[in-house]
Amino acid sequence: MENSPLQVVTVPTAPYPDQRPGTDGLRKSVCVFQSRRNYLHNFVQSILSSIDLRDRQGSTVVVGGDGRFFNQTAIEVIVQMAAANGVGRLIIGHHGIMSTPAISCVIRKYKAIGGIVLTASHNPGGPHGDFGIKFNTANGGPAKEAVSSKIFLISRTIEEFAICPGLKVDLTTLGRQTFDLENKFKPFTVEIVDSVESYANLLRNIFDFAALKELLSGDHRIKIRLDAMHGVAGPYVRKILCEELGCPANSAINCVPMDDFGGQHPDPHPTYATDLTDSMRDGQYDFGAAFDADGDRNMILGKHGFFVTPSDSVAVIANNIFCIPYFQHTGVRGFARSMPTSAALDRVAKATKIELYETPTGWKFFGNLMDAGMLSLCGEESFGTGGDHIREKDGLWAVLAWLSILASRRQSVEDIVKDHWLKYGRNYFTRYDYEDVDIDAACEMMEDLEMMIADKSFVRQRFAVEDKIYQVEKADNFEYTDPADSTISRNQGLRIIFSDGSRIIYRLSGTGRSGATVRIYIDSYEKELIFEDTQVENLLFLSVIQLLSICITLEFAADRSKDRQQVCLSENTSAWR
Ligand code: G16
Repeated sequence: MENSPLQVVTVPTAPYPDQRPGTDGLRKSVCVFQSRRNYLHNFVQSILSSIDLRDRQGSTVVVGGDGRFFNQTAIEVIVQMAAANGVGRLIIGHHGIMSTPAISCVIRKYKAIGGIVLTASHNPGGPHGDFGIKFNTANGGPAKEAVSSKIFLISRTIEEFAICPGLKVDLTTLGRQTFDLENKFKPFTVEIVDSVESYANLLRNIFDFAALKELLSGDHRIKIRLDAMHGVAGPYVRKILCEELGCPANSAINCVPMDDFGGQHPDPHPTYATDLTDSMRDGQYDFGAAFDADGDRNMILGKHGFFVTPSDSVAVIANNIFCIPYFQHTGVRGFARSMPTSAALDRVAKATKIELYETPTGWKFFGNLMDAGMLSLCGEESFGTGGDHIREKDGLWAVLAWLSILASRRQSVEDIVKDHWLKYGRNYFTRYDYEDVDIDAACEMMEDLEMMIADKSFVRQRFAVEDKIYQVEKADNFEYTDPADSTISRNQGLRIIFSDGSRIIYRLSGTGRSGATVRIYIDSYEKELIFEDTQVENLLFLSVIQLLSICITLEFAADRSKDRQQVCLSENTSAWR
């Protein structure tokens, strides 16, 4: 305990107009946080003020981040402000680092009222990269829209913040530190915890570690390669996969967290996880996976780099769900996917007669269904997969889920996926991103497009592309009524659904750091598949290309300004399948 009580002061400030949390918190370039006076302080005060004083006083809050540049500075400020705002106890990851799934786990374990998560996910880090901050609530998941709106409203009118400038915390030493404050609140405590152990313990109760150990280090072991991309997943991968499940040390690469992620884009995506894709190509590894900076996203690869799309990944896990002991005990309450995610999961849900929920993009929607006991497994096209053990997507969980399937089926990743396609047909999926588009132009394009598809004559319209004809069956702006609490979320993306189930979706991203990002998603279903002939395979993929030409036609039709069209189609266009 400090000898003289630490002073709490109130500092005047002025609001910023742009602190609206997006799909998953506030994300901006580091220089915005560094150069704008009190930019971080304003947002932290807005988070703290959004919590009713009666709930906040003496409460426990968890804090951690993916270790990116500015993480440490932000934690020092958060500690000083949490103390000054009446929080009783902060639980912080060792060195201020905790993966997003581990934060969710720790919030639930300690029954905290929430957590402050410092990450910009898969965006680049370092002084010229991005930083992000978000609030998770007591269920361990991202705040619901109502809470985020409240935070935003407060940020628009904020006039002052409270801080305890003399409070300095040691993030390097595990254990409890107590501080006496010059306010009416009780002593303030900080606990620096080893989140790796808490998280590992959670996974031990979900998976059969003995079976996984046999798969990874027994006589007939498979060889795996995991890439933490210098994000926060590294220490968890080393502890669980190497130390505990017996993988050789060279199975895990890029496992030392760095504040600039080694200058790389910490995105588990075929375009960016090239260390992994290169090392998988020659066939020496049977299974590969990569994680993003905060460890919640995952990419799954088979031998020779066979890529499993995130939409297929969740469908395959659903189809093999009882390979995971946790679900043998809990049963399966429901499956869910975000609206733009391919409908592969729907086919498993239909066959197994398990309820399927289609939610807007954003993990918070899944969390609400899980809290209501309606959902067990979910996934998103954006490389997120998870179960109801926590309220965030969970990269390492997804890897252990896949390894459990391999341990049980003793087939290759590719054979498992191809068997799946033979049984259910295949959803070909692709996404195109148009980044850094002028915001007004992007909004106008969406409005034009919405007007066009809302016209009654649009439904039943037929688009001929070579010899294939697509007829529009339904077109709308996706609106979601939460089955758990009837909350309505409007404007969640434009859907054009064709009579064969294929879909084109237009949506504005909620995670871009500047300008607008227009996303176009294409989901095309083929029932009959022939694998022997790769040319036939490529021909089947043509259906996606055909849909793309429809959507470019639509884009031209929707766009009255030639300049705007050029902006949308030329800048930073990227696609994957
Ligand atoms: C966040 C959300 C995901 C969402 C993704 C992309 O992930 O948690 O639910 O799918 O953003 O959102 P958008 O399409 O709006 O950019 P993360 O991993 O970036 O935190």
